Amino acid sequence: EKKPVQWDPTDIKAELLKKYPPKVARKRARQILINEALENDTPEILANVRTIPGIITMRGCTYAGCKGVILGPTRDIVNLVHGPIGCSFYAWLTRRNQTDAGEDGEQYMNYTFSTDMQDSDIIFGGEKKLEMAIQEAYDTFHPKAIAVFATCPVGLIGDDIHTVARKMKEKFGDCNVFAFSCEGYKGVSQSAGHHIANNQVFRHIVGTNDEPQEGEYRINLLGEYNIGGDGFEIDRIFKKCGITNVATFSGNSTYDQFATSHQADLNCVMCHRSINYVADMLETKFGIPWVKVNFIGAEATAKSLRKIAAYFGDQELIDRVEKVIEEEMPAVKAAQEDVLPRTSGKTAMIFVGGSRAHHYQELFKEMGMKTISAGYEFAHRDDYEGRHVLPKLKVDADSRNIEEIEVEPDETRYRPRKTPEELKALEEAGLKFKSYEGLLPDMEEGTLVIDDLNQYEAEKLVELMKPDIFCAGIKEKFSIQKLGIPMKQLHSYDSGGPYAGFKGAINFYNEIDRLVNSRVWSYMKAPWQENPQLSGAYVWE
Ligand code: CFM
Ligand code: HCA
Repeated sequence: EKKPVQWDPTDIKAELLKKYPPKVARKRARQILINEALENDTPEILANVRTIPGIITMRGCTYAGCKGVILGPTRDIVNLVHGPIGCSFYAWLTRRNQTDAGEDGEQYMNYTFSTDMQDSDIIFGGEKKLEMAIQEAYDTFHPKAIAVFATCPVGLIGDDIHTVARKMKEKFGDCNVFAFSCEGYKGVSQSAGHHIANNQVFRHIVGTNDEPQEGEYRINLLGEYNIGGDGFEIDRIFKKCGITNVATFSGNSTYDQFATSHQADLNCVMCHRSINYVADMLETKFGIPWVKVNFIGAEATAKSLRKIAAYFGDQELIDRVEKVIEEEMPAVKAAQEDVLPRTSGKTAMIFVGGSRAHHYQELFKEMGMKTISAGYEFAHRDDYEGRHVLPKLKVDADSRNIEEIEVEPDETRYRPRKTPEELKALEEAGLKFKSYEGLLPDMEEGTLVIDDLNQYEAEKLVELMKPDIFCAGIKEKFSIQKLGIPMKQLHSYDSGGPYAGFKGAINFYNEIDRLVNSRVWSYMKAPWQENPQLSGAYVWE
C-alpha cells in the first residue's frame, strides 16, 4: 500500500518555477494558482494568453479548434481544407467523434478533403486551385454544403477564400458554400477557432430552415461532440425522458439540424468554452434562453435533466424525468459501490481543453477520488472563475483578430420563450440562466490550478505530487506513463467511452478502477535498472 504523499502547494509552485528565467517565471507564476477560498471573491488567474516561445505547450491551434472541434463532427458537410496536406492528414479522424449516418446515409467524415497546396500555389496564389477543389467535391458528392478552412499559409499569402466560396455558392445554387478564416496562428490556442466557427455557423446555417419541426420539449444541446459515443448516450436518455433534441452542436449533427435549431425552446450548454458564442447569438436573435448542463457524472446528469424539466415546468415531464433517474440509478450505484473500496482516497490530476478538467472531477468525486491539481489548455478566465462572476470578458487575446458579429433580434422570428416574470420565477426557484460555475470555486483549497500546463511542468508535477492517475491528451500520454503513473486520455478516451450519462459513468468507474489498481505500473523500471548486478554477459558456445 502506497502512503499518501504530503506536500505543501507553495513548495510545489516554487519548484515548478525554479528553472525558469525571471521573466518567464513571473508570467507563469500568474498562471499557477494555489486555490484558496476568498471571502466574496474567487482567486484571479492569468488565462488565454500567448504561450511563451520555447515552452512545449499542450495546446493546439486555431484551425484545430475550428475545423477539427466544431465542424469536424457534422457528418453531411464536406469539410475542405485549403492548405498543405499535413494539416488535413493530421486532422483526419483523430478526434474520435462518432456518427450515425442515419437513413439518408450522407456521411463525409471518413474522407479528408484538401487542396494539397504546393510551393507554386504559395508563390502564385491558390484561389484557382481552391475553386477547382470545391467544384470537384460538388460534382462527386452533391452535398448540401461545403465548408472551406484556411490554414496558416492561406492567411500569409492572402487568398480570398470568402470570395471564392461566395462565387461557387452562387454558381451551384443548391449547395451552401462558406469559408472560415481559421488560420492556425490566429489566436493563442484552439479557442479562437471555436469563436470563428461559431460565428460562421451562425451566420451561414442557423435559422435557414423554417420548416416546422416535430416533438415536444425541444432543446438544443450545445457543446457536446459525441466523443466515444457520449452524445449517443445523452440522446438515449433524452429519448427516454421524452425530450426532443433538435440539434447538437455538433456531435453527430447534420446541416439541417443547425438550420432548424432556432426552433428549439431551450439551449442546454454542455461545453461552455467552445460554444457559448452560439448560445448568446441564439438568445439575442431568436429569444432562446440558455442554461448550463453537464452530463459527465451520474449525479450531474440527473441534475441536468431536472433543470430541463424545471424549465418546461410540465408535471408530466418532471415525473418522467424522475422515473428515468430512478430506473437508471440502481445500476450506477451498484457499479459505484463495487469500485469505491478500491478507489476511495486516490488522487487525480486533470489537464485538458477548456471544460473537461472541470466536468470530470464530478466522476472522480463519485469514486471517492480527489483532484489535487487541474487546469485547462485554453480556457478563459470565466471558465476558471465562473460566468456569473465574470459576465463576459470583452477584451481577451483571442478576440483581437476575430470579428465580433453584431446580432440583432430577428424582427419576424424573435419569439420570447418565457416572459420576464416567468424567467424571474425560475431563477428564484434555482434555475440559473447564462451562468456557470468555474473550476476554481469547485476545487478544494490548497489544490493547484494551472493554466496552459507544459511538458516540463507536467513531469515535475507528477514527480512531486505522485497522483494515482494523470488525465490529459496524446502528447502527454507516454511521457507520463514512463514515470510509472497510469495515464488516461480524456480527449479521445483512448479507445474507451462513452463516459457521459448513466451508462458512461459505469464505464468510467470500471475503467479508472482497473487503471489505478493495476500492478503493471510498478514494473515500469526494467529489472537491470533496479538491480544493476542482474545485467548478464553473453557467452558464445
Ligand atoms: Fe469543449 Fe470538447 Fe473540451 Fe473543446 Fe478540445 Fe475535445 Fe477537450 Mo480535446 S470542445 S473545450 S477544444 S469539451 S477537442 S470534445 S477533448 S481539448 S476539454
Ligand atoms: C485538438 C483536438 C484534441 C487533441 C487531443 C489530444 C482532441 O485540440 O486539436 O491532444 O490528445 O480532443 O482530439 O483536443
